[in-house]
Amino acid sequence: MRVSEILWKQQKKKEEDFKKTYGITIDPATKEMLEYAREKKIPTVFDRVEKFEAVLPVIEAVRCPFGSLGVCCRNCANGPCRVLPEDPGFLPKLYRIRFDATEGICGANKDLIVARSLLRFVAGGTAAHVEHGVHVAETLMKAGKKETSYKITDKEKLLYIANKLGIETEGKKIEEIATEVGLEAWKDFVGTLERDYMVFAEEFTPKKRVDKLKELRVFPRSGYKEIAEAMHRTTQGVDADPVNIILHAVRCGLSDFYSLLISTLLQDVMFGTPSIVETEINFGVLTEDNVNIIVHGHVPLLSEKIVEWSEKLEEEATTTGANGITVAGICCTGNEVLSRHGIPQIGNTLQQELAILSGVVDAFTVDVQCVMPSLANVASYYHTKLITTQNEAKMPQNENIIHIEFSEENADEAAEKIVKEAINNYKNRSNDIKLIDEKTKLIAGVSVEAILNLLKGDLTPLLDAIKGGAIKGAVGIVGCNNPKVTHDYNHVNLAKELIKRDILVVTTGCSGHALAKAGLLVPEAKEYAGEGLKAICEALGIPPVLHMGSCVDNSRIFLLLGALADALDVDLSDLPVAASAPEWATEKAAAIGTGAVALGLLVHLGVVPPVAGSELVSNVLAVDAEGLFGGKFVVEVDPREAAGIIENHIEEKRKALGI
Ligand code: SF4
Ligand code: MSK
Repeated sequence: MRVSEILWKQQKKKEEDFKKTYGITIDPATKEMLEYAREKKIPTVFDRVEKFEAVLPVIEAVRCPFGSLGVCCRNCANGPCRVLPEDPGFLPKLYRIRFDATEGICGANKDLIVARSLLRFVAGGTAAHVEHGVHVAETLMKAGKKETSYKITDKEKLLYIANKLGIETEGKKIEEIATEVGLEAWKDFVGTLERDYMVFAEEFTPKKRVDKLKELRVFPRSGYKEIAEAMHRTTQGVDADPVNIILHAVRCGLSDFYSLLISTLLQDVMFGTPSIVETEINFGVLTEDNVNIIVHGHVPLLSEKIVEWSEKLEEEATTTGANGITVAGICCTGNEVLSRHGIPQIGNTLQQELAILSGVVDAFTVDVQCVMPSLANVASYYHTKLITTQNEAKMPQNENIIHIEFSEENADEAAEKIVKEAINNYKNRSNDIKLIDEKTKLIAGVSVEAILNLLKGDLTPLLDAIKGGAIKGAVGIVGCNNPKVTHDYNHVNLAKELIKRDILVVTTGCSGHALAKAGLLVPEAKEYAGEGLKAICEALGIPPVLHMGSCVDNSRIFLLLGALADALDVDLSDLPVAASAPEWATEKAAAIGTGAVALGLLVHLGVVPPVAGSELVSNVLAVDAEGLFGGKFVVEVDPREAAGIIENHIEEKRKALGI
């Protein structure tokens, strides 16, 4: 069967079947809050997605089949053009009878249209991570010049980065070094004439991989360059070679991956490298007695300050009758403050609207990315102040939605104002309160340094466990939730299946929240693990699933793999490891996944990407990529079957290594 056919069949059958069988969510607290929202007739993402899933007698589904297959182009005003996919039999009958275009108005066929859409999708995700990194690099430079109140917290890490980059540190003040490192990072994002490639990419990637990627002419030059070139290549009448376009998607995805790396490193320098923390997750972390502030989004610059100011203003909160202040996290801003401060978590992206329905959220602060515009409507039913903070991510303002603009220079002022807004708003709560006493313990803050600490600075015990087979391999389960599939189901069932097979799981992003809620991020979860992994967990006192942070912290997983590859003197693609985004949704996830394939990993997707309209593109991603990079995409919407595929891949890699 052709790859494109397999993809389409998965999309049509299993995605829908699973949701029918397992329902909207496997998280009881989310289910309860959703039922409450429905009683109150406040629409959420779970209601909106159903409008796209309604089965109509003639056209079968409301979600556009052309878009689902990737064969729709809107890149110029001659169109929009939609063309017949690889197998027109995939289309609902109505379309097949009335439609027979095989080329867009400019002559672009299905392969070109699918490849171009894929590249634009990856470029969108890359732009998000590059802009995140630019903010962080500029802040570090300003910290070095003392133009902001941010400090250098992890000096050792700063020196480590400076040494890696070949920056002279002897006799220089730490602030001077910070400015130089910040500038090097900034140049990697924005580009400069004096460098051919991103220098962080060259210095932090095992040499074997750098050589391979340069040979294939996909080694990234700068974030801005790859994004701009992606937009240029895909505008009407430029690159007409689908394979050439996919290769640029790979280069763009790599620049995305290194943007993650730079952000993680520089954030660690300013806010500290995470070490093990313990906290709780789910709606139960919100209490009636405390002023509650939610932090949501991705860039931790402001949320770090909110955590700081909520401690400073705790006493002021008690003057309003509250017991104190709770800061709680959602999505990756949540993961950032979780990893460094043990801040409690509400949960992942699909819980954002429901959090407001508790009626006890006094301020809901957002920065950038994964922030649903629908929050404005939900907040309008409550006293909650929805506070936007970035000029590039505003909402139309009204009495509920206010904008407190954040900049590196006014960080303290903005954070103080936000915490005071929340304190003042505490008295405005109505009796319309819905608390759900559901929360789960979790352990997080697993940086590479934390792992080395645990192993007393020596990776040998971990390598021995892998060589001896107690740990067969490792899988990074990462990424979003997607309302097309049962909330959290894929994350949790894939993780359980893998640890049962003695495969260690590391996690980031919304996946980390899902696995935490399922009780997999505590040492007691060893009971779900196979005998080998269980023994390692017991010996080290660790859970079988390790929380490594936010989406940008996928770079921590990469650094760990780099260290293992160097220790074994093999390429990254030789390691018995894989990555999975079982409920992925965002363009960012596509960019990270593409970068990971180029770095040599098998990347599993549990939601079908919109490429099945072209056998050529589907085949390059799922088959040919392996010959070039050693990594490839595999799509399987059933997490149990996915676990089998991943286990086979790990066994093959072990065999090739002779272990
Ligand atoms: Fe149609 Fe070509 Fe314009 Fe795309 S670029 S909308 S296929 S004419
Ligand atoms: S927050 S990118 S939904 S993981 Fe990073 Fe979650 Fe995906 Fe946003």
